[in-house]
Amino acid sequence: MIQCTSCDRHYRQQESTCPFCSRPSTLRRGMHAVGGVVTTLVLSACYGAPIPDYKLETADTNDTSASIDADGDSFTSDVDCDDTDAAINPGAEEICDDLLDNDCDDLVDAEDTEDCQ
Ligand SMILES: [Ca+2]
Ligand SMILES: [Ca+2]
Ligand SMILES: [Ca+2]
Ligand SMILES: [Ca+2]
Repeated sequence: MIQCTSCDRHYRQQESTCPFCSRPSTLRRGMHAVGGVVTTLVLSACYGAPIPDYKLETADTNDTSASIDADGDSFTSDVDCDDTDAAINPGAEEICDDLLDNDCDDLVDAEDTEDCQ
């Protein structure tokens, strides 16, 4: 038996409201309040955490899309020093009189003493 906080009469614990004054039982209301807090925590756990994870996944996708081979010379843009010219890539031969770094070693023409004497 529980005591109604409104009319001070006793009634069975199974009743959700006082049968004498229809006031919701304190026990049920207390449990409902706790349930509300738990629901809020679960919701924040479910909908709070995955948002940063989703942003991380998006960032990873952007990193992957940056490594594309735009000029089709089989060298992706992260290693291809000119991804708009298929003749220029780390596997190309240095051409000694075109003012370009053809083999992507940061040495242009005569500076590239390995290939241009
Ligand atoms: Ca390329
Ligand atoms: Ca290239
Ligand atoms: Ca060159
Ligand atoms: Ca070079």
